[in-house]
Amino acid sequence: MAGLTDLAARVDDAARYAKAIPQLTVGIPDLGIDDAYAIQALSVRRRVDRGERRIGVKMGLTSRAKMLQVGVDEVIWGRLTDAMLLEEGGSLSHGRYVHPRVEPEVAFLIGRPLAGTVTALEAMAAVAGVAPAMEIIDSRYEAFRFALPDVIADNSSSSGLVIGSFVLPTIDIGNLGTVLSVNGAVRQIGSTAALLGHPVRSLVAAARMVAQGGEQLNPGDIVMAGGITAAHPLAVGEYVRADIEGLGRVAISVR
Ligand code: 0L1
Ligand code: MG
Repeated sequence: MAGLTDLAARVDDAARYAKAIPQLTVGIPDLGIDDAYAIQALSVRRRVDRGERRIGVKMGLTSRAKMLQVGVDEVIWGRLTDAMLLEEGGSLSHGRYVHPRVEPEVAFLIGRPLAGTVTALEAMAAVAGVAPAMEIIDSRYEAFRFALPDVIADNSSSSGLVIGSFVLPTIDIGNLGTVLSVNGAVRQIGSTAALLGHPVRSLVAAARMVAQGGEQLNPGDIVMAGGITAAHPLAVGEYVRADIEGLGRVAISVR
């Protein structure tokens, strides 16, 4: 089997140059979850070595629908860097991605260090703000097809994020109606309850999983809680907007 460093270079180059690659598990059918996270960490280290800054984490496969789609019953996580940030109300260049999709999310802003096994109450106490957000996911694998170790190694498909205005976490975010519209037409509707029953459960999982990876959530970090609806494949010319009840809206255009 190719070394983990070589595999990390493979997924990092695919993301950097927007060139799809075959799934790693095609050549390495027994690629394990721990090795997949090691590949992810090494690929993000390459980004940091190029000058990118870690700004938080994303949680993935946080809805029952997505877990069923991939055939797993555990969430996954990935690392976010400042190069993934997109201006709210701005635009993204489709050509920078392989086959980008967008999904509405809730973003947490961390106010106090958080790691390990925590209760929902402890997790919320560490939150300084919540915001409406959208994640741009982009699998670097051909045809957006992968097994679980593939997607973990590929930084859990993270590639972009658009964050709206943070508000104090004083409202109950457990069941907020969410609409994803494209060029003014509603494409997806859902509720924040799709995130493991309550988005805070995603944050609890984030605290546990980053600690397993030897890291912690730091003040100023962003945690993307996961897709509230199915992801929408992006096309040039689209104006995509997510509205989350009580939190506000966030939008981006595709050029
Ligand atoms: O953010 C997500 O839930 C996506 C995780 C990876 C699976 C995918 O790319 O659809
Ligand atoms: Mg997501």
